[in-house]
Amino acid sequence: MCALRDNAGMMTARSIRSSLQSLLRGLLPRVAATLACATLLPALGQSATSPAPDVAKPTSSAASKPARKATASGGPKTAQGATQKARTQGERHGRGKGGQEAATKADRKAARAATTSGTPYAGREDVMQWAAELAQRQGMDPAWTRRVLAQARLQPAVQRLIQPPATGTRKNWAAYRARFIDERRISAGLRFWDAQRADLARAEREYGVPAEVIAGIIGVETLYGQHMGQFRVIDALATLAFDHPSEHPRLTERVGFFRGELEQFLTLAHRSGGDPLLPLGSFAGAMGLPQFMPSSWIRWGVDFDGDGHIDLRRSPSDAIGSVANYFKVHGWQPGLPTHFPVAFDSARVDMDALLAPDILPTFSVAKFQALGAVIEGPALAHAGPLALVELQNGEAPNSYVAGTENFYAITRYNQSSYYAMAVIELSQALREARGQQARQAGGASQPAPAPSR
Ligand SMILES: [Ca+2]
Repeated sequence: MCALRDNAGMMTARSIRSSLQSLLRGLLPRVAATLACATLLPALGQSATSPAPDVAKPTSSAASKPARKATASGGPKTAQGATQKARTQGERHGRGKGGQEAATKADRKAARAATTSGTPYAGREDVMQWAAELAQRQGMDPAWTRRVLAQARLQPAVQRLIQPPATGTRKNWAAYRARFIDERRISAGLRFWDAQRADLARAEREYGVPAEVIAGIIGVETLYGQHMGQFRVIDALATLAFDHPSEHPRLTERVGFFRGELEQFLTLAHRSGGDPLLPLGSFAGAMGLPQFMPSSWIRWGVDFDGDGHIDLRRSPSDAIGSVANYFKVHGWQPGLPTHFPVAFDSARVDMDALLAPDILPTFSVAKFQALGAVIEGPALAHAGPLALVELQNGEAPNSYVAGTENFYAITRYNQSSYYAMAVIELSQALREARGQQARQAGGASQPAPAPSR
């Protein structure tokens, strides 16, 4: 996900500073799971105002996740054990001054572990030149930008993970779904919801985004903070800014995007006095519970717990408020369903026409029906536009839903209909499981029937 807020200029220097300090201080590494990183990627493209990486291609990266996961598992495993240990230490030390000191040690340890490989950019003349230009543009000390970028490292794993999926393979919604809608994630989601119920309810009230959708996003992105990424953000961004795989058809756009993210990251680190070599994130440079890009953190991050810092790594409250804010900014409409069931009238269906706009809601109910889509019940009363969303199931027949503007809003977080559907189904599973829990609790707490006399 990414977030760029138009009113970023309204942020005070202090809030930017404190935000960055939180960002730099707060990012502890997590055990591998580039799985979540892959989830993030498509969002880069869409949510940023700048032209994005083609992760923006709907549905493409989503169905490729199993492959990406397999690739990622070959990544820098050496970081994992240390990362896990460091995280545990940091958490054990808790909050407060002592906790911060411990966390910093943990951050340094994990950052060291994450950089056991990769060629430093110190010897790259073009990167050093860019560092000098950045310093000039942003009024920073060129010695600092060069010193920092000299310590960034090219990560071949990042180059592998950013590659678009192989073409020609049919995607598989059922397989994708199975990776995100399972007992482990639902249980973790219920625990998260229970622990954060006040903030989730407040976010729902203030932003109009249902608690289960917020919980669904954080669950799919990072399994509630368990998989927040294992790459140093500076390495990921530098690799994609200066050594992006060149075969990509939109290379210039993508390089521009990642250079912009790197510039924001370094500019704010410079202002805050934080160490840009410490934060860890996904292979695309996304960070924290909701996997925000640096620009997103600044533009759409919310200090929802009111402690003066935006900390998306350690504060579930800030993560919840920020996700809700992101959705509100990107067009979430309170009370609008995400999608409706759809069937087809085989005698007159025009699938080419129905699928032409892809996931962008375009058709009125009347037009949708005229093209051979069959909807019923509440869908017939839907006032807004619809999109025909196609989900491939490998060799099995495709699945289809009629997506509304709220379905589309979820794809602003990650431009994949598979991703959006996974978030929706996890959300529904959480809502249902929570309802079931409440009913059971209600039943258990019923007063025992009075003994008959
Ligand atoms: Ca906060």
